[in-house]
Amino acid sequence: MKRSYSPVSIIGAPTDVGAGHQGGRLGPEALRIAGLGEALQARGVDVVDRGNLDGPRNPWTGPVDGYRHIDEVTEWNRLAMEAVYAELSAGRMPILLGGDHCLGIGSVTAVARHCRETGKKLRLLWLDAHADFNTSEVTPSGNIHGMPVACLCGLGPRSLTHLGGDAPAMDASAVRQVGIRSVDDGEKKLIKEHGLDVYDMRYIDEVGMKRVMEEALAGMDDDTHLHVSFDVDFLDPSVAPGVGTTVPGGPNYREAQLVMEMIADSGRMASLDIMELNPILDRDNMTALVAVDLVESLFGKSTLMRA
Ligand code: 5AB
Ligand code: MN
Ligand code: MN
Ligand code: MN
Repeated sequence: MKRSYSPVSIIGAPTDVGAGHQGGRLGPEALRIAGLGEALQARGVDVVDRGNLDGPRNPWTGPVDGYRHIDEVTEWNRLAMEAVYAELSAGRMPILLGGDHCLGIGSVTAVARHCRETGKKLRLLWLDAHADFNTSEVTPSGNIHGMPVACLCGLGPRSLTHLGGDAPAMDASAVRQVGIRSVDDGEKKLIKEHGLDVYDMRYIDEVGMKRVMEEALAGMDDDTHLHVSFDVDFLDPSVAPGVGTTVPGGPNYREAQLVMEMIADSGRMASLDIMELNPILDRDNMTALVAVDLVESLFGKSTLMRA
């Protein structure tokens, strides 16, 4: 099926303030070098690269009251939110290049605001090895990249849960998580309490990726805005070694391709994050190249013409 896509704006957010390793701040450049913009252009997509956001440097200090670098994380997310919101308001599809996954707070907060203003229903698809549903009370690390989904659903420091104004960005019922295989003990309880819809690796193994994606994408219609937040550690480390938090037993290349193809077929993706790529830990930029390849599938690349 040949689809036309809205024009895309690439936004770089070169920071690792929310992560436990440094190096994620080089992610946007590695994705550019892997040819992200050119690959989309080759698919007929109108692409503009807005360059990089310019936020505070990583102070690399320890946790205070359960959070590392909360001021810097807040500022980066404010910048990300404004940049993503501006693109959505201009009718463009933002692709935010992390950077670490704390940036999902700013990105999805902007999307939620856009949805409220345009009467769209938000669906958040979180592709990740981790649930990112920690709070300061239960986090084992203080790293805020382990907390963005909780913050978006209203659990966390006010500066992040209320980044977009007077209410949290969204309800947990709009979240679907796929690929999950590392959840901390306290985080498990929170996920249960809040009824998060988690398709973990066990379920993927039991029923197969096709059915998982059918379920995760079910219930969307013409009025749904699908935001895909792609943490590159979603992928099995054999395919994607260039991340700070590898967890074995993830989706292989074929399963990941199917995920992206099924998202493309839904026709609902209207914004995207590519997060957590760490070129310092990569080999020959292979993880960035895999990410670009998967993004091509997200934009409709397929082997054959399909009905
Ligand atoms: B990522 C861990 N749960 O909170 C924590 O990569 C890891 O954005 C978080 O998914 C990983 O520190 C965050 C142990
Ligand atoms: Mn993540
Ligand atoms: Mn992760
Ligand atoms: Mn990570």
